[in-house]
Amino acid sequence: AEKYDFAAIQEAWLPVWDELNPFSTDDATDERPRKYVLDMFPYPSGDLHMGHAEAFALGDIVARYWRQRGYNVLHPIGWDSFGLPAENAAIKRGVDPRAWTYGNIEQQKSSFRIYAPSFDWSRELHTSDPEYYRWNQWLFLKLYEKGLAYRKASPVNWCPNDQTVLANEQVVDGHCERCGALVTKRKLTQWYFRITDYADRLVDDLEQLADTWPHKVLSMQRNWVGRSTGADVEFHIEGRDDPVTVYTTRPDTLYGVTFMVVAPDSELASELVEGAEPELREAFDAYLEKTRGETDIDRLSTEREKSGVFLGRYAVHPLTGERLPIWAADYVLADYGHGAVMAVPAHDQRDFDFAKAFELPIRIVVDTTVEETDAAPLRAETMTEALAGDGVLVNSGPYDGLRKAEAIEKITASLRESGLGAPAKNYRLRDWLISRQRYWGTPIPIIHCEQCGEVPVPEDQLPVTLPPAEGLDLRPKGASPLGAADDWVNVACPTCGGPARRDSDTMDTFVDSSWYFLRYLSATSDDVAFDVEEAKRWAPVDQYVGGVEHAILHLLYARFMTKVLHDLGYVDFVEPFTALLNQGMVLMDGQKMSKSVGNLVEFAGELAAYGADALRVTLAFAGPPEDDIDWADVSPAGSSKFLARAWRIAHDVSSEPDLEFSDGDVQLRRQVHRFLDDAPALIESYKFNVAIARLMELVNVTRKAIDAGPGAGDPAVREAAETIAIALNVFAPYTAEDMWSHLGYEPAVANVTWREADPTLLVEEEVTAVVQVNGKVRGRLQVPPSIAPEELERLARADANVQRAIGDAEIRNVIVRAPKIVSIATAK
Ligand code: ANZ
Ligand code: ZN
Repeated sequence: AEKYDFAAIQEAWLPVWDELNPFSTDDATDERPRKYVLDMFPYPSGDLHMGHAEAFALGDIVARYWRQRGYNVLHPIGWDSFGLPAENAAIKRGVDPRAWTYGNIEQQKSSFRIYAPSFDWSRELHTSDPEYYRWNQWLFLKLYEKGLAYRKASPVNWCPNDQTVLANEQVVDGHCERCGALVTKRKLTQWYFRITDYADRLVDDLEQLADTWPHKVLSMQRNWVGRSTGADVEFHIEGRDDPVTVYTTRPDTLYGVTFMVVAPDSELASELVEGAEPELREAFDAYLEKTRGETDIDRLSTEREKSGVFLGRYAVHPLTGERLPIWAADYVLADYGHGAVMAVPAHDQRDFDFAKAFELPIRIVVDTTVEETDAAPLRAETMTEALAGDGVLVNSGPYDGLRKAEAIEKITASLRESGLGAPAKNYRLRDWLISRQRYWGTPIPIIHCEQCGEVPVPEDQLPVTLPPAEGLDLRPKGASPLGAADDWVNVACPTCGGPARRDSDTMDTFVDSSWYFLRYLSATSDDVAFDVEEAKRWAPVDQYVGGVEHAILHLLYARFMTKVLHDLGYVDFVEPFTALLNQGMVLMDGQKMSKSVGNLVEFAGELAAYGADALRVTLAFAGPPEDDIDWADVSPAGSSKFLARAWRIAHDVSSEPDLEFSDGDVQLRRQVHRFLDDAPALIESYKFNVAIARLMELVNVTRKAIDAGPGAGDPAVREAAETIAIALNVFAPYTAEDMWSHLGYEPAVANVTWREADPTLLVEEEVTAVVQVNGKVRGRLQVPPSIAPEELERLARADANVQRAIGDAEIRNVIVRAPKIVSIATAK
C-alpha cells in the first residue's frame, strides 16, 4: 500500500494553492455573507515559534470553518514590525534595524507558507512601512485636532539602564521588565492620548461583549480602568482657610474616621507641614525623599510595614467636631483621588495597620457580625484585621441601624445638603503615554517652531519618514536618536517658514496595533487609512484570536481607538472585536519555553519532523484552546497516525464520485450524519478537541466498515470518506486536499461547502421491547437501542396494560435485558 508522506503531500499542493489562490477576498461583487477572522499579528523577532503555531492553527480552524459554511471570509496577515528588539539587535550587533526586521519577516513568511493558514496574502501589511505608518501620523493629527493628543511634563517611570521611559506594565515589582534594573522617576515632556476621556465607555461597552469575550479578559479590562464610585468629603483644617477634600468609597464609615493621611509627595503635605516645628519638618523631608524612590505598586501593597510622619496639624470631623491628627504616609498616592484619605482603621486594612503601628484610635462603626448568631461582641482592642465586610451601622448617631448601602446613600445625601461633600467617581486609568525616545517607530508629526509653537505637519506632507539609521547613535540616552539627525530634524516651519525642529520622539508601537485591523480592509490605499465603505462591509472583526498577554493594553487601546474613530465618523461601531478567543501557552515540561532554560522547542524543527497538518492537529487536539499545552505531554506522532488512517480511507474507496449515497449502509450513514450535525456546534463553541475526537471516531467506524462491514464499495463508505475529507480541511488542509483528489475531485477542498445532515438519519432508530408479566406478553414498547436498563424498566412499569396485569400483586422479581425484554414476576 502507498505510504502517507506528509512532505510529498505538502509539496504537491502548495503550488496548486498558489495558482488557485482560494482565500482571496478581492471580488467586491461576492454576495455571500461576510466574516472577518483575525489572528493577532506577529512581531518579527525571529522565526515563528510554537506559540504562533498554536494561535494560527486555532484561528485557521475558525476561518476555514466559516468559509465551508458558505461565508466570504477575510483572514489577513501582517507584521507588527516596529519596536525595541530590532533596535536592540542593531545596538548589540551593528545590524540595520530595517534589515534585521525585514529579514525576520521573510523567515516567518516562509514558515507560514508551509504551515498554510488560509490567509489572503494580497492584504499583507508591515507597520514599519511608510505606507502604513503615515496613517499612524494621520490618526495622531486627528486626535490632536480633537484635543485628544497633548503634551505635558510629568514624572515617568525611567529605566536608568535602558535609558528609556517605561509604561506602568513594563515595571515589574519596581524593576524594569526587560533588564531588571531598579526603576526610578523622572520628569519629561511627552505626548499623551487622552484615553481617560473614554474611561466610562471603556467600562460600559464591555456589556456588549459579555457573552463573547472570556470573563477573565472582561474583568481585566474593567480593573484596568478601575472605576470606583463614592463621595468627596470636605474636612476643615485648624489654622487654614481652605478645607481638604478626600475621596472615599465608604462614606458610611464617616463616624469611624480617627485621623487623616495625605500623600507625602503631594503639594498639600508640603503646605501643611510648612508651619510645623523644625523636627517635624526635617522628619517630613527625609520621609519624602524616601518615598520618591518607591513605586506605586510597593506603596499600595498591604503586605508592607506601614511608615509615616505626623505633620503637626489637625483636621476637624465634619459631624462630631473631633480633632483628627494629620499624617503623611506613602500608602496614600498623590495622583489618585485628592491625594488624601479620611482614615477609618476599623474598616480599612491599610488604615488599620497604620493605626496599629502608630497607636492611633480605632472606632468600629459597622457591625459586620449581624448575620452570625453566636458572634462575640466586636471590640476594637482585640481586632486583628479590619472589618471590611457588609453590615449594620453602629456608633454613628442618627445613622445607627442602617445597612451599609443605605447608609452610603443617606450620608452622601446629607453631606451634599450641608455643602460638605458630593457623590464622586475615580478611575485608576491614566492617559496613554505614547512618546518613546527611540529610533525604530513612527515619527510624531509635529514641528516645534520658536514663533508658532507646536505646528502639526500638514496632512499632504505625510508621511514624515524615518531618516536612515546609518550614522545615528541608537543607544538609549534619554533623548531620541532622531534629534541628532540634523538634516531631518531641522526644517522650515510649515506656518511661518522660520527655523523649526521636528519632534524627535516616536510613537508607542501600541499605536500601530490599535487600528491595524482596519488597514487590512484597504491595505494598499494611498488615499485613505481605510475605506469607510469597506469598514461597513467587513468590520468589526467577527472573531479575534490571540494570546492572553494582550488581554489588557492592546485590547484597551484598540477599543479606545475604535471609539475615537466612531466619534470622528469613520466607523459605525464602537467595539472592534466582536468575539475573542485567547489561546493558552505552549509549555515544555510544565515551564515556559526559553532559550536560557534550554527547553525551547523550535517550530521549524517540529514542522520538518511532522509536517504542518500533524502539528495543527496536535495543537488543536491537546485540550480546550484556553488551556496551556505541555509539549512534553502531546503526541504529534499520534496525530500523524490518525491522519494516515484518514488518508488511507480515501485510497481504499474505489468507486467514482456521484454515487447515490442513499443506497449505502444505514448504520454508517447515521454516524456520518450525526457527525455533520454535531461538529458545527462544537467548532463554534471552540471545542476543537472534541470535534477532532468525533472525527477520529468517524475514521475508525469507516475503517471497520471497509474491513469488516459492507466493504469499500458501499456508497456509505464513500460518503463517509468525502465527509472526512471535507471536515479535515478545517484542521489538516493538506491531508484533506490529497484525500479529496484521491476521491476524484478538483481542488480546493477548502471551498467545498459543509454538507447538511439529513434529518431522517438523525432520528434515533427504535426497537421493540417486549414486557412479560409472569411469562405472558403484556406490553410492547418502542425504545431507542441505547436505552438504559433502569429507563426501560421504568417505562415497562408505567405501561397501562402491564399495570393491569400486575394488579394488586406484589412484584417479586424483575429481569431487564435492554433493549429487548423486561420480565416481571409477581407473588401469586
Ligand atoms: C475611607 C474608607 C473606609 C475607605 C473604608 C475604604 C474603606 P478605590 O476603590 O481604589 O477607589 N483612597 C482614596 N484616595 C487614595 C489615595 N490617593 N491613595 C490611597 N488610597 C486612597 O479606593 C478608594 C479608597 O481608597 C477610599 O475609600 C480611600 O479609603 C482610599 F472602610 O475612605 B476609603
Ligand atoms: Zn512658525
